[in-house]
Amino acid sequence: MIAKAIFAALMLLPIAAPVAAHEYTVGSLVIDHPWARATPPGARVAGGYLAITNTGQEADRLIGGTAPDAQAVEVHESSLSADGIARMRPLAEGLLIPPGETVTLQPGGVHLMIIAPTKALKIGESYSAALRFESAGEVPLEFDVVSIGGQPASEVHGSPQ
Ligand SMILES: [Cu+2]
Repeated sequence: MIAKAIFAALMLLPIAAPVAAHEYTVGSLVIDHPWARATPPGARVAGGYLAITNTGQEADRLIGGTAPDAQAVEVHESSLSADGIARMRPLAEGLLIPPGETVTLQPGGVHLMIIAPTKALKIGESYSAALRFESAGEVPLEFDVVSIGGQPASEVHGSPQ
Protein backbone atom coordinates (compact mmCIF):
# COMPACT_ATOMS: atom_id res chain seq x y z
CA MET A 1 0.00 0.00 0.00
CA ILE A 2 2.80 2.42 0.94
CA ALA A 3 4.70 1.65 -2.26
CA LYS A 4 1.55 2.31 -4.21
CA ALA A 5 1.07 5.65 -2.48
CA ILE A 6 4.66 6.71 -3.21
CA PHE A 7 4.24 5.70 -6.81
CA ALA A 8 1.07 7.76 -7.04
CA ALA A 9 2.86 10.74 -5.46
CA LEU A 10 5.73 10.44 -7.93
CA MET A 11 3.30 10.40 -10.82
CA LEU A 12 1.93 13.73 -9.62
CA LEU A 13 5.31 15.47 -9.37
CA PRO A 14 5.72 16.61 -12.98
CA ILE A 15 2.27 18.19 -12.86
CA ALA A 16 2.99 19.95 -9.55
CA ALA A 17 6.33 21.44 -10.69
CA PRO A 18 5.83 25.07 -11.80
CA VAL A 19 8.42 24.76 -14.57
CA ALA A 20 9.43 21.40 -16.00
CA ALA A 21 13.13 20.78 -15.40
CA HIS A 22 15.08 20.29 -18.56
CA GLU A 23 18.60 19.11 -19.15
CA TYR A 24 21.13 18.75 -21.94
CA THR A 25 24.07 16.40 -22.39
CA VAL A 26 27.26 17.04 -24.33
CA GLY A 27 30.10 14.55 -24.01
CA SER A 28 30.37 13.77 -20.29
CA LEU A 29 28.74 17.03 -19.24
CA VAL A 30 25.14 17.28 -18.06
CA ILE A 31 23.61 20.76 -18.08
CA ASP A 32 20.61 21.16 -15.81
CA HIS A 33 17.76 23.64 -16.13
CA PRO A 34 19.13 26.73 -17.89
CA TRP A 35 17.13 29.81 -16.91
CA ALA A 36 17.44 33.51 -17.60
CA ARG A 37 15.91 36.69 -16.26
CA ALA A 38 13.42 38.67 -18.28
CA THR A 39 14.70 42.01 -19.55
CA PRO A 40 13.07 45.36 -20.25
CA PRO A 41 13.23 46.36 -23.93
CA GLY A 42 16.63 47.81 -24.81
CA ALA A 43 18.49 46.07 -21.99
CA ARG A 44 22.20 45.79 -22.74
CA VAL A 45 22.67 42.45 -20.98
CA ALA A 46 20.70 39.52 -19.55
CA GLY A 47 21.83 36.98 -16.95
CA GLY A 48 21.72 33.24 -17.64
CA TYR A 49 22.01 30.51 -15.01
CA LEU A 50 22.31 26.71 -14.92
CA ALA A 51 24.18 23.83 -13.32
CA ILE A 52 26.85 21.74 -15.05
CA THR A 53 27.81 18.27 -13.84
CA ASN A 54 30.97 16.66 -15.16
CA THR A 55 30.42 12.89 -15.12
CA GLY A 56 33.75 12.21 -16.87
CA GLN A 57 37.35 11.71 -15.76
CA GLU A 58 38.78 14.90 -17.28
CA ALA A 59 38.24 18.55 -16.41
CA ASP A 60 36.60 20.77 -18.98
CA ARG A 61 36.07 24.50 -19.29
CA LEU A 62 33.01 26.56 -20.16
CA ILE A 63 34.49 29.25 -22.37
CA GLY A 64 31.40 31.11 -23.59
CA GLY A 65 28.75 30.79 -26.21
CA THR A 66 26.61 32.32 -28.87
CA ALA A 67 22.96 33.23 -29.32
CA PRO A 68 21.14 34.05 -32.56
CA ASP A 69 19.54 37.07 -30.88
CA ALA A 70 22.58 38.51 -29.12
CA GLN A 71 26.10 39.70 -29.79
CA ALA A 72 27.72 37.03 -27.61
CA VAL A 73 27.35 34.93 -24.48
CA GLU A 74 30.14 35.44 -21.94
CA VAL A 75 31.09 33.75 -18.69
CA HIS A 76 31.15 36.36 -15.90
CA GLU A 77 31.98 36.37 -12.23
CA SER A 78 30.24 38.69 -9.77
CA SER A 79 31.88 39.87 -6.59
CA LEU A 80 31.01 42.33 -3.86
CA SER A 81 33.55 45.13 -3.36
CA ALA A 82 34.42 46.62 0.06
CA ASP A 83 31.98 49.49 -0.56
CA GLY A 84 29.16 47.01 -1.10
CA ILE A 85 28.84 47.44 -4.85
CA ALA A 86 28.41 44.29 -6.93
CA ARG A 87 30.77 44.16 -9.86
CA MET A 88 31.36 41.60 -12.55
CA ARG A 89 34.13 40.68 -14.89
CA PRO A 90 34.45 38.23 -17.77
CA LEU A 91 36.37 35.05 -16.91
CA ALA A 92 39.10 35.19 -19.54
CA GLU A 93 40.18 31.60 -18.90
CA GLY A 94 36.61 30.31 -18.79
CA LEU A 95 35.04 28.36 -15.96
CA LEU A 96 36.68 25.12 -14.78
CA ILE A 97 34.34 22.13 -14.51
CA PRO A 98 36.30 19.56 -12.46
CA PRO A 99 35.62 15.85 -13.04
CA GLY A 100 32.94 14.41 -10.74
CA GLU A 101 31.69 17.83 -9.67
CA THR A 102 28.66 20.02 -10.23
CA VAL A 103 29.25 23.72 -10.82
CA THR A 104 26.24 26.00 -10.37
CA LEU A 105 25.96 29.33 -12.14
CA GLN A 106 23.64 31.58 -10.14
CA PRO A 107 22.81 35.22 -9.42
CA GLY A 108 25.57 36.92 -7.42
CA GLY A 109 28.20 34.42 -8.51
CA VAL A 110 29.49 33.02 -11.74
CA HIS A 111 26.87 33.47 -14.45
CA LEU A 112 26.35 33.64 -18.17
CA MET A 113 25.99 37.11 -19.58
CA ILE A 114 23.96 37.47 -22.74
CA ILE A 115 25.55 40.53 -24.33
CA ALA A 116 23.47 43.03 -26.32
CA PRO A 117 20.32 40.95 -26.83
CA THR A 118 18.54 42.15 -29.97
CA LYS A 119 15.12 41.25 -28.57
CA ALA A 120 13.76 41.38 -25.05
CA LEU A 121 13.67 38.18 -22.98
CA LYS A 122 10.03 37.66 -22.05
CA ILE A 123 8.66 35.76 -19.06
CA GLY A 124 7.41 32.32 -20.00
CA GLU A 125 9.31 32.20 -23.26
CA SER A 126 12.49 30.30 -23.93
CA TYR A 127 15.66 31.88 -25.22
CA SER A 128 17.90 29.95 -27.62
CA ALA A 129 21.65 29.91 -27.19
CA ALA A 130 24.61 27.59 -27.58
CA LEU A 131 27.37 27.09 -25.01
CA ARG A 132 30.95 26.27 -25.93
CA PHE A 133 33.16 23.99 -23.88
CA GLU A 134 36.89 23.62 -24.44
CA SER A 135 36.76 19.80 -24.78
CA ALA A 136 33.12 18.82 -25.13
CA GLY A 137 32.46 21.39 -27.85
CA GLU A 138 29.23 23.20 -28.50
CA VAL A 139 25.77 22.45 -27.12
CA PRO A 140 22.56 24.23 -28.15
CA LEU A 141 20.07 24.84 -25.36
CA GLU A 142 17.04 26.85 -24.32
CA PHE A 143 16.89 29.14 -21.29
CA ASP A 144 13.55 29.34 -19.46
CA VAL A 145 12.85 33.04 -18.99
CA VAL A 146 11.58 34.03 -15.53
CA SER A 147 10.76 37.36 -13.85
CA ILE A 148 13.37 40.05 -13.30
CA GLY A 149 13.16 39.98 -9.46
CA GLY A 150 16.17 40.22 -7.22
CA GLN A 151 18.58 41.95 -9.57
CA PRO A 152 20.68 44.29 -7.38
CA ALA A 153 20.09 47.89 -8.48
CA SER A 154 23.71 48.80 -7.75
CA GLU A 155 25.15 46.15 -10.03
CA VAL A 156 27.87 47.54 -12.31
CA HIS A 157 28.72 45.76 -15.52
CA GLY A 158 32.28 45.54 -16.74
CA SER A 159 32.76 46.41 -20.38
CA PRO A 160 32.22 43.37 -22.60
CA GLN A 161 35.29 42.18 -24.46
CU1 LIG B 1 27.71 39.65 -15.99
